[in-house]
Amino acid sequence: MQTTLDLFDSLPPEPPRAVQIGTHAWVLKGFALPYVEQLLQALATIEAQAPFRQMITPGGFTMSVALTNCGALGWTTDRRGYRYAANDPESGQPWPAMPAVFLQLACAAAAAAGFADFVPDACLINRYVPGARLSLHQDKDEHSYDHPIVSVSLGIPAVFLFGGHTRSDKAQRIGLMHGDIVVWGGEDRLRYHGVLPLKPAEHPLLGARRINFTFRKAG
Ligand code: MD3
Ligand code: FE
Repeated sequence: MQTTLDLFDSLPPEPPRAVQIGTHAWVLKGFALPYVEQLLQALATIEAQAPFRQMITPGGFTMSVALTNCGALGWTTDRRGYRYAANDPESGQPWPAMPAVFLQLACAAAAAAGFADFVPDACLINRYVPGARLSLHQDKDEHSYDHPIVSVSLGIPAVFLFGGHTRSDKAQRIGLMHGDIVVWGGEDRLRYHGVLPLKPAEHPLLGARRINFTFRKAG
């Protein structure tokens, strides 16, 4: 007998679509799907040079999210603060170069959301396991806020919190799935945002993991 669930499993994948969540903020559903194999292949090379690690916040807490970086600048945190740096603090070596496919995808997604000529110099790569979260914050460590930010989600789903310009503003909850991209810029660039604790789940390619690539022009 074919159940409703079996039928659902056999539906074709949804075509990509753009969902506007702010004046200059868009979710591009499924936009990264054609790039997944290349992204994961490049990630394996990056990880071999600069492994994921859980960093310490200035307040002394260990982040539940593990991170690494590629590109000219990498985001780091320790007891002394948050900053971008050219070298991996673990190895002292420059962060791995940004793979061409990363640049291509980030630039294409930014263009699809109305931001021409986006050339990121930093890609922060976050890895979540079930229970990991990112509390509400603003991205303020970049040199200029004039450039958009592009965020690519792979693996198990997450609920993204998209807040306002003050911490207490009510946040929208936005489900992000494997292959979804979010692009923010303009007046939405400094909105508070975060990620709710991930629910236990398994993804066929990534297991019980979520990977997020965040592309920025930081320098
Ligand atoms: C909303 N990471 O690393 S970027 C981060 O899913 C971070 O790991 C998210 O927030 C994650 O700082 C995805 C989401 C993001 C970035 C910039 C924004 C959301 C934003 C700027 C304005 C509003
Ligand atoms: Fe952020």
